[in-house]
Amino acid sequence: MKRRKFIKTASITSVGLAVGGSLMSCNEAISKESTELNKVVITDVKGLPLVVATWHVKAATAKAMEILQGGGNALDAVEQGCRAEEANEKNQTVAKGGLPDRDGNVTLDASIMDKHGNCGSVVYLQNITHAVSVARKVMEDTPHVMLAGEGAKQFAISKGFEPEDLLTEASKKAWEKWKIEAKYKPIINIENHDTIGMLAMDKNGDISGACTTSGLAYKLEGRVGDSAIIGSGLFIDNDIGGCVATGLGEEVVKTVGSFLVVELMRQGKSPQQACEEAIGRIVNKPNSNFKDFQVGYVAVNKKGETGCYSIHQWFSITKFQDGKNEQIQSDYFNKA
Ligand code: SD4
Repeated sequence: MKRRKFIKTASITSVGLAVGGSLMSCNEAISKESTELNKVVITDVKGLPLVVATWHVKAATAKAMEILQGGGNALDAVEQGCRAEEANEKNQTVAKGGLPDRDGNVTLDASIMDKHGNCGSVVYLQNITHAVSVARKVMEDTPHVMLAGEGAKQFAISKGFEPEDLLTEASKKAWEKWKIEAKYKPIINIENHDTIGMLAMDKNGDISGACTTSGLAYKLEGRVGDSAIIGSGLFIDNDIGGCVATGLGEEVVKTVGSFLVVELMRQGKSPQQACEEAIGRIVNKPNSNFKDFQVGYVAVNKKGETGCYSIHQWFSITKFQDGKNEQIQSDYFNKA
């Protein structure tokens, strides 16, 4: 899509409605009107709407883009996009089909955040596939931000979610094989990839994000990672941009990674520079054992620019922008 002017102003919706017509002509009208009112910051925005996600999840980004192209908002897009991957039982790091903890329980973490900075999350959720939608219900239907474990499950059931067994035959077999040696070692890019973190920017330029995962394979029972911790696995500031993380959650939490990336963008860094600096915070720690684990970030800013970076090779993102739904290999730190 061509470059066009995007207007950041509180009056965008109301003026847009008053003017009517297509979004493009709305924005142009708002531009003139709002500039006269001297209330606006005009930024060059490219390629709206856009969706970007961790790993190779083209079906998920396509679902999100379908919503955005139909005039849907970024929040619905990230929820529906993540649901598409949650429904994919072959993905062994998300929802049903996810690899279990060392005791054979599939436990899920998920979060969602909207353009107003509202957020909701669930941790250690069992027996409910669409964890991201439960997170959204926490955000919208409760005064809380996070629900855990049995409470999260009972809340989901009260909202009409059907409980089911999330351990598939394939994941059970993999767990049984793992139990022969039962060594816990996060393996870079192999058993722990495909957690989905997704960011979307809708035609109005508003940003939302979501993240959903079964967490690290063969973790200790009760372990919670970064994906449902707002600021770590996900952060959105609709004035600045958004970020999602993947990889070893413990390392993301220690640097509050996604919040850090957004704050670096606030200070003027591009999404690419911000992701690189946030990875730098992890690998440059004294005694960092970064050779043993992967972390990757993907970020978007208010101009519709995206960036991604990881510690090791083979992190990839899926980006749907300007009519192209493509997998992109991320640049990475450890080139030694
Ligand atoms: C976690 N960050 O639970 C998640 C796992 C992940 O790609 O993202 N894997 O630590």
